[in-house]
Amino acid sequence: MIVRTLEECRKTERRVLAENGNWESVRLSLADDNMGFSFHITTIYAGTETHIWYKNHLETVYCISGNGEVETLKDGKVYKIEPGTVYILDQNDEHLLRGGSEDMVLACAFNPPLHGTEVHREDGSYALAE
Ligand code: 9YT
Repeated sequence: MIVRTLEECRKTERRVLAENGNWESVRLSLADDNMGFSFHITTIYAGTETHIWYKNHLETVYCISGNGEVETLKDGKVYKIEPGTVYILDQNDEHLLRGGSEDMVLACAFNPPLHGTEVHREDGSYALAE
């Protein structure tokens, strides 16, 4: 069994900061845990907007605290995100993720799992690991 805490992971390279300054994420579990998914606690900063399009990954996102919204670009629908809401990007949906009036804390699971070295590319995706 593997046991870690958010606080200890936060002090390591598991904590990554977005290049655009919009979010930070602590990767609690990555591909090398061999679980078939990775699991992250991500904070989307208030008032930010991030274009995301995970063409190579499926992601499930659960809101723990704070508020924000997701706009799916295919149809322009806007979904309010608040504690208790889950959104599931089962169609590799291209979207805009917006922080609301306060920072939004999210639990995120990625399939396939991230390795931890990926950076958000111009098109909003992460590359697939070799
Ligand atoms: C919700 C979302 O995808 N935010 C971007 C960061 C991502 N969760 C990550 O890389 O940990």
